[in-house]
Amino acid sequence: MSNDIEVLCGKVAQIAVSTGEFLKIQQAKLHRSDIEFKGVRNYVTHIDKEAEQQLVKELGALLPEASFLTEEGTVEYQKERYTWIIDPLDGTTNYIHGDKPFSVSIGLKEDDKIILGIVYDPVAEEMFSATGKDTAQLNGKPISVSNHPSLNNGYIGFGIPYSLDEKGEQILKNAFAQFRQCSFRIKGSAAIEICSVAMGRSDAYFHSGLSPWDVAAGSFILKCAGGTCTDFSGGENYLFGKELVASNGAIHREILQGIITTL
Ligand code: 2AM
Ligand code: CA
Ligand code: CA
Ligand code: CA
Repeated sequence: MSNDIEVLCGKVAQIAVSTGEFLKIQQAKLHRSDIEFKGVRNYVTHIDKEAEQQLVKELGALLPEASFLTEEGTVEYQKERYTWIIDPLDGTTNYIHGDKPFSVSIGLKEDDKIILGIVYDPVAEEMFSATGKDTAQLNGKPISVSNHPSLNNGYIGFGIPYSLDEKGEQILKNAFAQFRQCSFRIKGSAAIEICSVAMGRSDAYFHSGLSPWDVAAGSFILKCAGGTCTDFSGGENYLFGKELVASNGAIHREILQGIITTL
């Protein structure tokens, strides 16, 4: 696989572009009646599902032995050596409001490790990709994290979970209380937010309640760009653990200390 991973990455990027084009065209035609609810503030449309089915078909043809772990569950997950971890439309809330950004997120896992990540923003036409250490790219050019050294004047993204449990609420309270010297942003696409840290546009991002398809590709791209990704305790359980702190590395400890201060 290692010799072919670059070639595979190029093909996956092409697939992401065609799914992104589909999303962009469909957004203009979207009606209120297309919107379904998974829960309060938690939307889905038939476009999420169609985009996912398109990805499953095309990625399945690239690597027939791979399984799929997808947000909309249009294909059943089976444990295999290779798994595509897919969010066909990351940023659905932006999408249904005619807003941006939104993205296509595709990670490839081999056993327990991600080996390829693609996040494509079709409106900005930004393709983030990585296949290993020091290979992170934006539109084919190398990227790396910011060198911002402290929370002072930090530019920090975050998200608000659809269902806010006590711990999630405490995290947000802690962040606002502790990080007064930062500028905060909510952009609404977790995958793009993590890649924004990877390319140095922002210094950090945190969110509780995220799922593997939100995090798989972006966290891999971030690490390949020199950044740090952990759960709220500083551990490795961010893919399935529903807790993510992504940063340029330099301010990671300060963020963790701020978030967990009164947990
Ligand atoms: P989605 O658009 O694919 O649902 C918004 O907060 C960002 O976080 C979006 O990228 C959204 O993905 C993602 N997200 C995933 N799980 C979430 C949750 N439980 N609550 C809020 N946002 C979630
Ligand atoms: Ca969703
Ligand atoms: Ca998502
Ligand atoms: Ca989604």
